[in-house]
Amino acid sequence: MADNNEMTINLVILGRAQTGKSAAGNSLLGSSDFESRCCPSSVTMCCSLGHSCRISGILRRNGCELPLRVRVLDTPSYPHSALSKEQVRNAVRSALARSFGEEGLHLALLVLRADLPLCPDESDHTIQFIQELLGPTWKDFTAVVLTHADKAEEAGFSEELYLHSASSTLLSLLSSVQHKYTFLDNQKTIIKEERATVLRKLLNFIRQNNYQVLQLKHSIE
Ligand SMILES: Nc1nc2c(ncn2[C@@H]2O[C@H](COP(=O)(O)OP(=O)(O)OP(=O)(O)O)[C@@H](O)[C@H]2O)c(=O)[nH]1
Ligand SMILES: [Mg+2]
Repeated sequence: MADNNEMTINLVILGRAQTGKSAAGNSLLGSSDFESRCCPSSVTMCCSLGHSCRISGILRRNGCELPLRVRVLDTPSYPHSALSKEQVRNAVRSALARSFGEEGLHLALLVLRADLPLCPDESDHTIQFIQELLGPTWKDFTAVVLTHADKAEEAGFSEELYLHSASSTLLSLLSSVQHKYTFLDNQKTIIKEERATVLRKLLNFIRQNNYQVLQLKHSIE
């Protein structure tokens, strides 16, 4: 994962339709690799690995700056407006093995909208789906990304107030992933510093997990 010249992190983005998954992928890469738009049906139809980006100013080792390489796999939603659960699951499984099979996965990002309540049924389905994909240690390798943070902020929610008002379903999910979550305003991450802040958080989650990687060949059998 880390050589003398740089460190690489491998991320996959998962979640329900139109939550801002592809936009989050673009935010993390600082690119527009993934098609992202408002639509009354699911936009992303297949998995795609964005062009990996190299970002400086995030990591230091022995007093020297170490560039961070970020690799992001965008995926079709589950549930999907045109694909069955099996189709999405098989597509994501094979893309994970193809993209990160050798190095392993550092973190799955479960994208939820900060401006919508998380209800028990949808949470259960999503968790079950992630569990099927990542296996029994999914909690160690999953972080929640709350997109549309701009809308929550516009509605007057500070982070503290937001967590105070959030559904018990969301709070229980955050607790089960050891509070690995971050808010994300996908419109703001064109600002380099905003993007660096989010990447630093993700890197901390990976550090908390002792830089372990999920070996996908094993978990998908
Ligand atoms: N205001 C706001 N809009 C957002 C944010 N993130 C995404 N959007 C908008 O939400 C819509 C859907 O975004 P996508 O990135 O296509 O969402 P997706 O989850 O990849 O959608 P599917 O591929 O259809 O599942 C687009 O119009 C985005 O501009 C955000 O943080 N704030
Ligand atoms: Mg998409």
